[in-house]
Amino acid sequence: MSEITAPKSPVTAEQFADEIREQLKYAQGVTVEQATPADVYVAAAVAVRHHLMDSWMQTQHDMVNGTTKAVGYLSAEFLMGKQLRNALLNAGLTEQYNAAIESLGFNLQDVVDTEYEPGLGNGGLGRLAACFIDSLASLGVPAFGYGIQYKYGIFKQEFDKDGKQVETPDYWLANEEPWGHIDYNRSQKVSFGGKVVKEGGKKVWKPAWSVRAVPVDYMVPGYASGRVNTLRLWSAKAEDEFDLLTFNRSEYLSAVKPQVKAENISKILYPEDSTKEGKQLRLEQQYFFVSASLHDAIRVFYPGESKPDLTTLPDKIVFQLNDTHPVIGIPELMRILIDEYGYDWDTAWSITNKTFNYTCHTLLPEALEVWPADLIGELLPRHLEIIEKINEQFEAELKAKGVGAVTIKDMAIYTGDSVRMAYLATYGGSHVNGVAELHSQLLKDVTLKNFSDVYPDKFTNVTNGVTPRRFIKLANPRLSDLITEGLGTDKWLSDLELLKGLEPLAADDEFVRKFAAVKQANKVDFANYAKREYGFDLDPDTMFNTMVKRLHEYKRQALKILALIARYADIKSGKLSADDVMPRTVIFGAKAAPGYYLAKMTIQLINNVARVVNNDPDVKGKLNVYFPWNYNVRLAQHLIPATDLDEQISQAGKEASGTGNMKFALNGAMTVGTLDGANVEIRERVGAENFFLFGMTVDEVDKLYADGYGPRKYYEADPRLKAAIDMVADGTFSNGNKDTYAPLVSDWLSKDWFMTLADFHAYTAIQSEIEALYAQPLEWNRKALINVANSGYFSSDRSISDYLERIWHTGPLPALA
Ligand code: 9GP
Repeated sequence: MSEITAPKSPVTAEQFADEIREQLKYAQGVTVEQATPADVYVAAAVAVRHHLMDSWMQTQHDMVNGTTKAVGYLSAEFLMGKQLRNALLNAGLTEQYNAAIESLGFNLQDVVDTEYEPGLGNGGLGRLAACFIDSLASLGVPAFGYGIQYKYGIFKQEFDKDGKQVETPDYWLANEEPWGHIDYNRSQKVSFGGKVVKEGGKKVWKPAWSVRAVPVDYMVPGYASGRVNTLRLWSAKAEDEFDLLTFNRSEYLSAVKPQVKAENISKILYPEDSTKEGKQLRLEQQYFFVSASLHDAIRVFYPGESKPDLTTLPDKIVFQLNDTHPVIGIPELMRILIDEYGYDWDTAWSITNKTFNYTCHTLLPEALEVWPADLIGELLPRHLEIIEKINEQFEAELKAKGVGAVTIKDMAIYTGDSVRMAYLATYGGSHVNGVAELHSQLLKDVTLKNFSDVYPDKFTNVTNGVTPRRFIKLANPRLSDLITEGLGTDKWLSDLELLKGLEPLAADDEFVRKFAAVKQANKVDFANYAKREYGFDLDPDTMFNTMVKRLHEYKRQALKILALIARYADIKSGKLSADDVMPRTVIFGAKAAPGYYLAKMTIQLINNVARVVNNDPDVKGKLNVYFPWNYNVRLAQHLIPATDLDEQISQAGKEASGTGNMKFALNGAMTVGTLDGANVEIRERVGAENFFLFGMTVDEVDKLYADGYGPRKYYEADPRLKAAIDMVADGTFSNGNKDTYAPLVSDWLSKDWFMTLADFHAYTAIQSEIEALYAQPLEWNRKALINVANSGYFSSDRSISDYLERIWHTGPLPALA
C-alpha cells in the first residue's frame, strides 16, 4: 500500500465544479446544460467519494498494519438518512460544494432534494447505529459497520381516506445510488441447510445450498478527523444465477428459483415472521450478514494468510452485537475456528468470548429473540450442535459456581426446543450493556438478573447519544450559528460538553431573545415545509407540540390522543373558555408494524381526531392536530428544530433509552415525560425545574401490577377521561360508527397493559404548568436554553468514548501526519 498518499489538500470550488463536469460528461454522458438536479447530485456525490478515497485507504492501511484494535459493529439496521450534506460537512467540503453548484447554474437545495433517503432501519436502534459509526470515524477509531443492504427498506407509510395506515414498498435502489460501491471481488460464500457428518473423527457440515454475499461499501467520513471508515452492507446474490437446462425446457420460473431464493435474503428489512417461512427468512438474514462479516474480518486482518494465527483476532477487532439479531455470530465464530481453522474447543471459546460483546436495547420480553431449535437445526445444523455444547459447558460452569438446579434451568440457553439468543449473547461475550442508566439497572435487576448475579462484572451501562453533526449542525443551522456565537467557537461540534458554556447566557435576556427568534424562524420554516410536502396549514404562532416515534402501546400515543380529545371536549362544552386556551399545534409522526393491530388502529384514531378537530370552527385557532405520514430521518431533521414541547410519555420501565428525547433537548425543546429510559438522565442534567415530569415510577407501576390493575376504575373516577373515551366509543371520530374503535376502547377499559388510564390524570394535570410557562416566552426560552446547555452529555461521541473505555478497550488510530 506504499502508493497511498496523505489525504488530499482541500479542493477549491473551481476544481470541485470541474470534477462534477467531468463526472457528468465521462460517466453519466450529459453536459452541464443537459443535466438535471438529480444528475448533478450523482456527480457531486461521486466527486465527494473521490475526495474521501485517499483518507479511506489510509485509514484501512493504518488499521490493518498498526496495533490499534478495530471495532466491528454488527447491526441488522443502519438508518443512515441522506448522505450528501453529511459527507460534505464531515469532509469539510460544504463551502466548495455550494460555490461549485452555484457556478454550474444549479440551486443547492434542488440538488440536495433529489437524494433519496435509504430506510434501512425501523427507528431508534438503526439510527443509533448510524450515529455510532459517525462518531467512531469522528473520533478516529478504526471501525466497520456490518449489516445488510436491503433492497426494500422500511415500508413507505401512506394514509387511506379513512385514516388507516397503508404500507407500500420502498424501492430505494430504483434511484441512482452513488454512495455504495459494489465489490464483487470480495464476496463471501454463505451456506445453509444440509447435515453434519463424521469424517475422520471430525464433524463436517455438508450444507445443502449456498448464496454469495456481495459487499456494498459506504464510506463513513469522520468529522474533522481525516479518517474515513467503512459501512459494509451485504447484498445476497445467487451462486448460480439460473439453471440453463431448466430454462431451455421453457420452465422459465423454475429456472430462476435459485436466484429468487438467494436474493430474498437481502430483499426486505424485517420480513413478517408470524409464519415459519418468515421466521426462517429472518434467521437466514441474520446468519447471512454475520457469517459474511466474520469471514470478511479474517480476510481483512490476515491478508493472504492461509493459516492465520486467529488467537490474535481479539487484538485486531472487537465485535459489538447490536441487540440479538447478530447473536448467531457466536456459534458461527466457534464453527469457523474449529471446522475451518482446526482450533480446539477451548481455544475457540476463549477467542470467541473475548471477541464479542452484546448491547441489549429492550425491556420487552418479546423483543428478546428466541429461535425454535428445529428451525436452527434445519437451517444451521452444525450451529445447533455447537449451541448445545455451549449450553452444556454453561450448565457445568453454573453448577461449579454453586448455582441451584432450578436457576440453571431458568438460565438455559438451549431449552431443548428453543434457543434464547439474549442468554447466548450474555454468556458468549465479554460484556453486556444496557443503553441508559435505568435500563441497565433493570437488566441487572429483572431481565437478566440470574446472569448478573453470577457474572456481575460482565454488566455495564452505556447511555445512548446522538451525533451533533447531523442533528444540530445540519438540522438546525440557525441554532448552530447562535451556539457558535455564544461560545465563541465551533469546537462544540466535536466536544459537545462545551455547550455548558451557554448556561450563563440563559441569564442574558438579549441572548435568550435571539434563541427564541431561532425557534420561531424554524417554526416558520417547518410550516412552509409542511405546506409544501403535506398540504398542511400550520400556524407558527401556536405552540408546536410533537410526538414522534414508532407507534407502540408502551410509548403511549394513546395517552396523548386521549388528553387531546379531553381538551377538545372541554373547549366544545365551554368548560374551558376559548379565550383561556393556549393555542397548540399537535404533531404526530409514527409508523406501526404492519401486523400490529392496535397500533394501526391508534394511527387511524389520531388521523380522525385530526380530521374532526381541524374542521371544527369551535376550536379554530386553538387546537390543531397534524399527522405527517412516513416519518423518517428527513422529516425528523425538519421537525425537531421547530418543536417547542416534546412528548416522552412511555410507561416507566418500558423505554430502554430513547434518542429522540436527546435530539429534542439539544434543539431547545422542553420535554414532558415520565421517569423512563434516558429521560431520567436528561432531567438530572437539565435540572428538575426545567423538565415537565409526571406519572408513575417503575416501583409504582410494579406495585400496581402486583395489586391487580383495573383500568375501569380510573375511567369511572375521572369525568374528563370518561368523556374522552366515550367520544371514541360513540363514533365522534368515526362518522357515527361505534364499531370502528371498539377493540381499542375495550382494550383500554379491560386491559390497558401499559396503564395509560392510570397516568391520565397526572398527564393532564401537568398541562397547566406547561401552559403557564409557555405564556411567558422569555422564561420558557430561558429554560429551553438551559436544556441545550446541559445536554452535551448526550453526544454519541461520549457514548463511543464510554464503549471504548468500558467495553472495547481500544482507541483512535495515531494522528495523521
Ligand atoms: O426501544 C429502544 C429505544 O428505547 C432505544 O433508544 C433504541 C436504541 O438503543 O433501541 C430501541 N430498541 C429496539 O428498537 C429493539 O430492541
